[in-house]
Amino acid sequence: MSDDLITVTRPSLPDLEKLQPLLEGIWKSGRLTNGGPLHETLEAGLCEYLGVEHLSLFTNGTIALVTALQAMRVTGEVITTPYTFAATPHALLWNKLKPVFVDIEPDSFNLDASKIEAAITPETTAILPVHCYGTPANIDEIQRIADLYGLHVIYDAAHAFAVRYRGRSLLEAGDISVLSFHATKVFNTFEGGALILKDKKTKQRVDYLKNFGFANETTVVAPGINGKMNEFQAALGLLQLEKIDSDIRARQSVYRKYREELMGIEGLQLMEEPVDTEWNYSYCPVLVNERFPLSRDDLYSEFRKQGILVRRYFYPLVSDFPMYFDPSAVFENAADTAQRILCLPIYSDLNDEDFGRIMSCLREAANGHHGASGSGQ
Ligand code: T4K
Repeated sequence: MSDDLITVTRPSLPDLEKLQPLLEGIWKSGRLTNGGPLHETLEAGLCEYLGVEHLSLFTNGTIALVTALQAMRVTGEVITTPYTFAATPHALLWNKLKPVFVDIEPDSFNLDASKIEAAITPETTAILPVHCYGTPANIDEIQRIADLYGLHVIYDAAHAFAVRYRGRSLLEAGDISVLSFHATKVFNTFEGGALILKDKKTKQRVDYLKNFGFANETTVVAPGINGKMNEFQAALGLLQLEKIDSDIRARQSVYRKYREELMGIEGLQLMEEPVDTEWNYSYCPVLVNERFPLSRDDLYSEFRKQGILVRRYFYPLVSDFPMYFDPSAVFENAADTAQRILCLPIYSDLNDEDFGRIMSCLREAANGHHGASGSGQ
């Protein structure tokens, strides 16, 4: 990737010198995967860091999500959000479940809990909300509804690594939370993910499921998958964990710089930091509204012309993908947000020079000095 390009995120990488001895250890032991020593150390380290009791590592977040649904024996229909990444509803289809989409709240971009009950049918067995951009979903109301109707709650917490809400880990909410450690995430193992589980028994079941269902050498208890995290990924995770707090602090400072700068620009609305929350600043979502001289797509094109690869997370809505599309379904807030959202670059080592380039592109667009035409992807 060219040095001149500014991407929406840039992975925080561990110190190569620190990686070397860990790799030598792997080479020496010959233990490459399937519950190796680094895997076990990372599970324990993450439990401690995140303040949770039971965690199972995965090769990526999507397989973790597929396995979470299988572990809870979810059947029939699942209520979820149309404003998310493809992996959320795809995990339902992989389990032969039907996604039932419910609109989002316009400010939090999360599932609107007040609309969930109307979508429940006799086939509904679970709710799959997303903590979008790491902002806590309405966990109290969602749990109240789940308890009332006897539903499972599985949180897609792919964006919510390390987020704490009202003094506790957000990952404790619901029956299971799903994390992603993809390269684009706050905490990455190149590819990776994890499930946060309520008890030892569920962790045991999940550990079987991610290893083809093997309970021991000869007993297979379920049609599990290969979801195991390998030792190389675990080594990366252990090193990331050492610097995760400073990475999040650096992201916070970038976010706050954006906040200061954007206050002076009419027509751009940066997402408010959520209340009672220790946030992770995983994304920098901005709504482009009518008072801005350019449409969202023209602003997007303008950025790209200048080598700044902003992204439209999440556009199009997953409910508009051909495998989910229902012409009679309308998700007003989600549709409106998908048309106006733009995620600006945010990562821990975003330097002043690049930040300056991003802001001057925005200011020029705001002042009408631009040459954008049409809308690109
Ligand atoms: N649930 C939710 C709500 C999610 O958002 C996601 C993933 C999942 C579940 C599934 O978790 P995983 O199975 O992925 O663990 C990205 C990521 O691939 C995806 O992990 C993420 N959400 C989604 C929101 O964003 P793309 O297709 O936009 O990513 P990509 O590869 O185009 O990368 C975006 C930019 O990041 C690039 O322009 C440059 C930069 N980048 C990317 C990579 C891969 C780098 O600088 N280095 C890299 O190695 O989906």
